[in-house]
Amino acid sequence: MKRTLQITVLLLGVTVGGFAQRQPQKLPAEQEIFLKYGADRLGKRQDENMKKFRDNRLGAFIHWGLYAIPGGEWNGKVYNEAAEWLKVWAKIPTNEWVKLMEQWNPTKFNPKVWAKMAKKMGVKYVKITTKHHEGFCLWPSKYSQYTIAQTPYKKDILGEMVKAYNDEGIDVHFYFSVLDWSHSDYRYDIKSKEDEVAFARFLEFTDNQLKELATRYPTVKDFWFDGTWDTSIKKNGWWTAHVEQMLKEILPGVTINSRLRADDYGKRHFDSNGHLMGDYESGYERRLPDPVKDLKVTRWDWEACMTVPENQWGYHKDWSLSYVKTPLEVLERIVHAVSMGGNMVVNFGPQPDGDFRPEEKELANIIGKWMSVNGECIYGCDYASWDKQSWGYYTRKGKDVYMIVFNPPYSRHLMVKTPGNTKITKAVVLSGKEVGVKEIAYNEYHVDMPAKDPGAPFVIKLQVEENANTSNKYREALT
Ligand code: FHN
Repeated sequence: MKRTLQITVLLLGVTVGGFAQRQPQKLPAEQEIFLKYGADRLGKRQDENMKKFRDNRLGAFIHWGLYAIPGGEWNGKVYNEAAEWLKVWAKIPTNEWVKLMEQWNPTKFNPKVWAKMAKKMGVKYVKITTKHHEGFCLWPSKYSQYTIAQTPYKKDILGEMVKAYNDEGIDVHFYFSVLDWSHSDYRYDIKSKEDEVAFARFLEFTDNQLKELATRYPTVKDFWFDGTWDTSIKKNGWWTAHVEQMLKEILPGVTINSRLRADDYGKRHFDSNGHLMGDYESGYERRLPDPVKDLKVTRWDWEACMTVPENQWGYHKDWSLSYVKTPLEVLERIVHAVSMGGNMVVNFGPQPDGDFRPEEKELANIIGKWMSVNGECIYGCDYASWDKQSWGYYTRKGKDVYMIVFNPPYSRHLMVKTPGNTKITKAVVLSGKEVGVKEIAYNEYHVDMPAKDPGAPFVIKLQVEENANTSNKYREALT
């Protein structure tokens, strides 16, 4: 936290949305150290752009690059590890890898079809890999020789996607890997003067590419940085703070993930005083916080991202090599994230021909059907702060509390424990009928299952009366 802002905030005792906006592991204020490149603010951003980011809740990730062409196979050997890292697994030199550009010609690619599929799935934003670790750019960057312009496809495929998604009312976020395997000036660490000079050139190149992206595609709403874990970047925390500021000057309101940032001491995501850097936390990748034990995450904005197979982001031709989540498992992770005040981004790895694999189309379809009935328990919803029950998850929007039931009990009574002075006045299944509610003990209710078992996860919307005059008519046990 910068010193002047830090003092102001501490004097004002800022709280936003009812939470003291600090991490539990923070240092006591008087022990905080001075940081030039630490957090820029305490607490959640409350402006309209951030609110939109938060309310969107459900996004899709698109990992598309040269790696889609081999799809995990090189010289007849199939590698089970992440397909977008094949260059590393198969130890392929850059000059050979970039020859894949000659084969980049996705004849089935239709951005309108992609955008319609996302719309039907109910995603409100799409994160696109503008450049992954391999260095290949989906836009015709004038700073690189490895771009879409040098492929048989030639056209600005990123621009086509941005337009198509925006036309469907879907926000576009840019994934950008700072780590760039194709660039001779990239360094994993800075160990010599030569490294320092080369890496300075690399940072300038990266600045130029980022400025190019921000000015060519001014409707972009978010930059999501990746490949920022190397020591070279941790030793240049100043640069990560500079990038955030630079992008925010070009695109006021843009949101930026915590993964970009390192502070003066190379501490990432959270600075050395324990404060979140960037606008939202982006450390939950292929995992989620525990919905009972890890409630600290409800104090800041965060976004999780998830693969459908265990760890494949880019297209891999053989999904049978690892566990593939079912649509219901994907759905549960979406609900789980939102129930804890987070966003969820579900990954898609398009084929080299520009189509999606059948499993991904089916997944998008099933999630979309569910969202079209139940989306109101996801969009604009937040952590409800009611005690989690074993039947599923709660989300909340204003006065409405949603029960999202994944594990219906044999008793057919869904246990609900309300916070003090809160009464449930009505319970209705979304797109269904009202169900019975009975107070069974002080601040404990049974909400009935729908008469006909929905056979799929369902949502019950609760109307509640807060600050109600509830009295305990059940005498406490004397023990
Ligand atoms: O190495 C990448 C990986 O390929 C993928 O892009 C994910 C997406 O979050 N990020 C990195 C690993 O954290």
